[in-house]
Amino acid sequence: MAPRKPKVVVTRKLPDAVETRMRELFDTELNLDDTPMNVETLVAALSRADVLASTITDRLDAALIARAGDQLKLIANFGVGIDHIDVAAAHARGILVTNTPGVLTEDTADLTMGLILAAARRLVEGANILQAGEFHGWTPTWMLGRRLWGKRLGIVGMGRIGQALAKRARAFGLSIHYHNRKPVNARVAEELEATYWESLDQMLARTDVVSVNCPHTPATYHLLSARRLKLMRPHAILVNTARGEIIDEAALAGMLQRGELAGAGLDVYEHEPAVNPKLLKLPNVVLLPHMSSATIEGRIDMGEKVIINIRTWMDGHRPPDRIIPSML
Ligand code: 8YV
Repeated sequence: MAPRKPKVVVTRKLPDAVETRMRELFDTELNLDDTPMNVETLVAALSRADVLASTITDRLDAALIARAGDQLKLIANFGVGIDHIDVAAAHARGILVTNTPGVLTEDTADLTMGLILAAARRLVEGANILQAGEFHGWTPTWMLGRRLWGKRLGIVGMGRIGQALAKRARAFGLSIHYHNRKPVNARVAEELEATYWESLDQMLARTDVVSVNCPHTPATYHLLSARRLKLMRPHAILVNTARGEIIDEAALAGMLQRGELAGAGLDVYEHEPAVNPKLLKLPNVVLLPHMSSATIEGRIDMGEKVIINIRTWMDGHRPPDRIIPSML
């Protein structure tokens, strides 16, 4: 007898191709108008779904997971970051959690490189000036940015995205420095000619561009604290495409405002979707609305990963992208 199709509740609108395939394979409930779920609608979803296909906008904390029905067996997250899910609480209730690693690496690295270029060379500022009709002709000393070629890039978190960024950055003449829990394997380090810093403090004080590429966990919350941000060189640029919570955003905004740091490129915010109002007024920052993995291809690949994770679980196998609390 064919196994019963699991009830899958999808919390946000996904690409049509992904939704259609999910309807073919599972008893899938879609969110056609894409309204983000509030606590009550999430609790209701958790009490009828066998599988919740969640996203970053669903705050699945321990209190919420405690209210899930016993039928809920899998949270298949559409996205790689799982800091919005209490994985330990889910596991304690026998609920598996999966994510979508690998498929958004290259897109996120591209956009990180874009932010580095945009912040160092004042791309958004220049474009805005032109669009406002304020370009009155070339001058030798106007719109001067900072050269990237020959500078040092410090990568905080040398996982898949950090390494993909390093490859791009080398083509722009940046030398690679990184801070990570442990050094990357010797072959990768050699290929990237990368310098490992056990001490984040030391790396921050010696690099010209710093990029945050680590996950947000209790250990990385405010890793770039007010104290550490002050270690950065005044001409340096800070870029973040990971999670806002890793940087003390208020401290960063104050430093940028006072000219204690040259610039920043941010795609993520500590209290998303809110952005520190000070940042919005500064000319030396490039601000994007959490779009570093937003490509059509990437979103479809993420959906495929969600489907594979649900399908393997449904077939009685271990989903390939299972997160276990000890990994965090
Ligand atoms: C995704 C992200 O767009 O995958 C992640 O962790 O931060 C984003 O790039 C988002 O999470 C989709 O749920």
